[in-house]
Amino acid sequence: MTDFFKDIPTIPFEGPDSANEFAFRHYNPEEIVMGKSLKEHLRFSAAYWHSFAWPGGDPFGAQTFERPWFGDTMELAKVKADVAFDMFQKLGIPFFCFHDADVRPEGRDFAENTRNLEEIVDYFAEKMDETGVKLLWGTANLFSHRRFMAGAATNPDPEVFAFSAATIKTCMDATMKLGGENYVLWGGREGYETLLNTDLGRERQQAGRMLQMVVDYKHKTGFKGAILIEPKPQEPTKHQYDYDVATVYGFLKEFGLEGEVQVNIEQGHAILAGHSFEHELALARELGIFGSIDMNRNDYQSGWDTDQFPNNVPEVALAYYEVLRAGGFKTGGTNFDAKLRRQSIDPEDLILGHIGGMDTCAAGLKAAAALYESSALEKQRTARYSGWETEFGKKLMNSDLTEIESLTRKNLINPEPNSGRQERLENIVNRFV
Ligand code: XUL
Ligand code: CO
Repeated sequence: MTDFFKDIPTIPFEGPDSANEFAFRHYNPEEIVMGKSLKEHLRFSAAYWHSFAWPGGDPFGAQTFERPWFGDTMELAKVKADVAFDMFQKLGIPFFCFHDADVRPEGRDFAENTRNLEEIVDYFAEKMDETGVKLLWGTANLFSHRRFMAGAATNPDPEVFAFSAATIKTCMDATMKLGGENYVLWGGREGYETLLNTDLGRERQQAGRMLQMVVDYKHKTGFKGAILIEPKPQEPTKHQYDYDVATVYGFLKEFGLEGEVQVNIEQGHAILAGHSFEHELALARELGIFGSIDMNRNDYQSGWDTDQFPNNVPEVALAYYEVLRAGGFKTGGTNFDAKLRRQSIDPEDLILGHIGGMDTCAAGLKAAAALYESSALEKQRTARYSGWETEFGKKLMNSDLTEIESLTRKNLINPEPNSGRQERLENIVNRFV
């Protein structure tokens, strides 16, 4: 047992008028929206790395957090797990996500890393059994240790490729053992810092081959979860190969993996790529590769990935609107890949960050559902394209330029433009958010 969060009770739902900081105002897990409970819609997950492994450093200063589990021993790794599961339970967060390096002490070599991971996985299995908390996804940290400084799959040194492939296998094994619903690959250093020393063509081939091996291993082992790539345009590298959803889709096509791999879309990464979150979600849906989300915003002025808890309901509502249009999550969920600010050093801050994030998402999801159920936007969207449902519209798609020319002459086609109605649509959205 742990007393890290002593005096903090299990967080109840008290409704929008509550002034209790340690209560939900919008997230009532049992509330039914569009035929499903909020808990089932949102599928919240906490990120082990930010909440329990990150020391609070920035480029100008080191650790600000003092946590009783900091240190590289198995005993402390278990204390960390006790605190993590205590937090999941206090908040009623049904899922968590982890990298190998977040949960186990760093070993001297691959064999020791694997032994350490296996020991903590057994410990997790017991805790998951006791608490009912489940694993949304597992992943490998192939970017923090200095051996990965020039990439993992894309490293110029084949020994690093081997170490990375072997580590991915052990992390997929851990994910399967814990019944994980997805396995994520974020290409932390799979990119370049300068083209001057980079064989871009070769590195892309290496990344493609690694992904094919991951998919082969999924089929070989019968893993039922989804394999997800998490796009990000840059940081830590200057240019990352899995830049955004469109780039990832092109990459999957090139390596014959469309239909095998989906995407885990992070709000902050979308912004860094010059997109809105909803753009990335809508495109993934249309390409059939929508999987899961990392729900953490950036500071819009800072220009880097600040990984803050979401607190903007209208923004979140537009994102969940696209998730609802995709039919909701299947294996995916809402992972808070979010960290506290480095001055937020109190245990309460961890709880309050999650309460705020969960409430923001619940309010956003409810607004999105009401907008969706009203069909207000969809009616206008359907009307806008209705010409394509006429005989004329349908015929065009199966014609050629010569036929279309004669049709245009014969029917005296002379189109008049129609309003795009953007302001009207924005006003509709504002009625719901
Ligand atoms: C980094 C990031 C990662 C991935 C998992 O920006 O988002 O934490 O989510 O490796
Ligand atoms: Co992320």
